[in-house]
Amino acid sequence: MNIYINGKLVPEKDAKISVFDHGLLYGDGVFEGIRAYHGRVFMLEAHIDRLYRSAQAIALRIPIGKAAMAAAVVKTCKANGTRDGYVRLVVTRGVGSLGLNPYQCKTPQIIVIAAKIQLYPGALYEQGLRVVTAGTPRNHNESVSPNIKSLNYLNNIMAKIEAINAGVLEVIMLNPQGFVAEASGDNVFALSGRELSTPPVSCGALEGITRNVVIRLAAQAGLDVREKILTRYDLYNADELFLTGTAAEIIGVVDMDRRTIGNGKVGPVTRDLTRRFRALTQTEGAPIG
Ligand code: PXG
Repeated sequence: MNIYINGKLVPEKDAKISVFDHGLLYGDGVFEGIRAYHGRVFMLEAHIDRLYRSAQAIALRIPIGKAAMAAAVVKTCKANGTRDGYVRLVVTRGVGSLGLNPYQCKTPQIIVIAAKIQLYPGALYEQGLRVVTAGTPRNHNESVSPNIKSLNYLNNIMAKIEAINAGVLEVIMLNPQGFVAEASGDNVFALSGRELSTPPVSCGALEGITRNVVIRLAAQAGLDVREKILTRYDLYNADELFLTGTAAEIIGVVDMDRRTIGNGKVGPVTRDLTRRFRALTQTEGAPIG
């Protein structure tokens, strides 16, 4: 595997970052998780835009422009023969002295890894996922905005630990006010009749790129899609529940906190949206060449 670091492609064993990088020392940096399907990088521009928004929010000036960043992603995929895969794009604050001050770090490190990811076992896409509510609330909007895709994922990891300890693979996270925010690395959607709802970003959800694609596909499918403040009560009583994310794609949820959701099977709307999503991934995206 060849890794892109600061403009160069190097073998994995030579792809190294300093122990003084503030990305490691403080989780100070931003990232994107992107998928390639069928020889194309899916929604590349949207991921690059979000990366720069995350960087802007933490006052990190990325030393190259968006076009060069997109080209770096495509080039790394090409160098690794990626047709279907997962790209991790990371920008760290760079090397600095010990101490929080980010302005001492002069050169952000840009890393692109073209690899694979599987978030949940394949069989669960048929059977559906069981989830529990996390006791750990999502970060307060004004502590670390959930819209920043930062290198500090401890909030989500703490919640994920709760899932695994409870014998399931995913959690629903609430915001500090008790409204539904998202899962540990996915957005959440609830169907009630023909109404499909997902929490507004202001409720502590990352503005997921898959979320935005699904909103578009659902509208095309004739569903009444809306951003709506949701409580656990709304999720327990949904006809269908599903999660969306680049890594997760679309996965049905059939049990939450030991309440059976709908009829306990992945529902027809979830299946229809999955089909539409799969179709889109086969034709859309920046060609790897
Ligand atoms: N919420 C959070 C907190 C996320 O981290 C999503 C929602 C879904 O957003 P997208 O834009 O992907 O639809 C994410 C994305 C990983 C991994 O390596 C995590 C994500 C995406 C890709 C890989 O675990 N999370």
